[in-house]
Amino acid sequence: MNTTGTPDLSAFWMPFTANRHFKHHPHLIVRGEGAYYTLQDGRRVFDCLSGLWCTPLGHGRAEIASAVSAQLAELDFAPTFQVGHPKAFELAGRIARWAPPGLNRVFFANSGSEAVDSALKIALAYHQARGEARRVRIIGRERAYHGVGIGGISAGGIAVNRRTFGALASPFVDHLPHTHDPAQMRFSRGQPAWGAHLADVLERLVALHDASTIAAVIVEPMQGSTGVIVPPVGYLERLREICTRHGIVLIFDEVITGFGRLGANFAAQQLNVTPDMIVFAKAVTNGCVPLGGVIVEQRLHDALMQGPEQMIELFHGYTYSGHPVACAAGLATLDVMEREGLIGRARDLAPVLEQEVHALRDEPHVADIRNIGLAAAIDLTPRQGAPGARARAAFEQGIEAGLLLRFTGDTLAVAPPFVSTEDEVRQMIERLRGVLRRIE
Ligand code: PXG
Repeated sequence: MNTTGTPDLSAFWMPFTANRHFKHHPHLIVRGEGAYYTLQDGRRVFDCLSGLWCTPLGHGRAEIASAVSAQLAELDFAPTFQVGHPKAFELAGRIARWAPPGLNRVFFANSGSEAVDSALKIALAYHQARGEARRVRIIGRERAYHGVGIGGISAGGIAVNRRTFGALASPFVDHLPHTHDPAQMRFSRGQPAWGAHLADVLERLVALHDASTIAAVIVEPMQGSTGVIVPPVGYLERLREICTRHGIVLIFDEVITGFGRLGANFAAQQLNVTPDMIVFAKAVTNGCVPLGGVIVEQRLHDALMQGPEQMIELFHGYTYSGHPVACAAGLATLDVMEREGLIGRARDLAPVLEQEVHALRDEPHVADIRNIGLAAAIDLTPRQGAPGARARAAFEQGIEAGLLLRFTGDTLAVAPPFVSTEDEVRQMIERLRGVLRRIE
């Protein structure tokens, strides 16, 4: 620590961060309370992205803190390889009841990345168990983010995340086009009317590779980290139909959309399209303890349960799959969500956010605005020769205005906590309006 209370910043190599820039211009968060963070210099900022989409219940929830603390005192760790502990079974059952009918088997991991890799492995194992071992190809999508595991970067569609690690990525992948075409859908509210036909590219990929080589299609129902790219009306339905016709497993990566962000438990229910697996993480514990997982349709699970009873069915798992403390945090989170009706609240706040955010349309630098559920993104026109600089300026000005914004490239994303009031959502947008007027 130096005299201002700032620790030595050199040892922590920060993830997805311009480390040298940060360490010259650090922002340290020291407290969280409700929808607000407190920075080290004492300023309070509104948490515009719910952490990194993790904390819909707001910060400092006493119910989660006491569940975690009680769990630590009662059973801090127990293996889940060949033995078990009650809370993992309880949470799995609870999550299954939140999921669409038929998706009722839950495999636990510790993050979204691990959960994505788990889902892809389950897809391959499922086909192998049915004697279709040639089905190894994974179809992802441009602009997709599925975390940073080997499966996630293989299926993901962000070029910079793939470039350096191409040698590790699976060669058995292909990608659908993303669905964002500003010329067709600029300033659309909710699902764009244009673009369902882009799902038909899957038919072409099936023709190219042959269905007998394709294990799974993985998509985020709403692409979150690349800027709230909303699925066109009818698009996911068409993917579902093509996958079903060709025996391809459809995986929804709901790491961001799961647990209420779009106004229903999962995007699958909100958008009325049922995949074969749902990947989740983040909000399941309100971000308090790392936890991720995959909800698997019983049919897929059962296909793997055909061998001798004493044989391990899936050679996959993590030391911390179903960690007791994570499960306690998960159960407490779901309790609070149910008791306080917070998903209904997200649904009620969504039209307020939509109305307010689209009113920024004529402000300086605004190139596009999109929204779905309690999430929205604003594309700024990049500064000539300096991509990303304008959004970074907005981020810095945001802090001055009492907002912790999230930017990627020249896109700003907002996804406030479900516990926000209508006034707080309005105020967030009003402050953002001021920010847009102040930046160059
Ligand atoms: N899938 C999806 C859809 C994600 O959004 C992951 C997998 C990976 O999760 P883990 O827990 O391994 O990080 C994610 C992560 C942002 C942002 O600013 C989004 C994520 C992570 C960090 C920032 O939108 N999503």
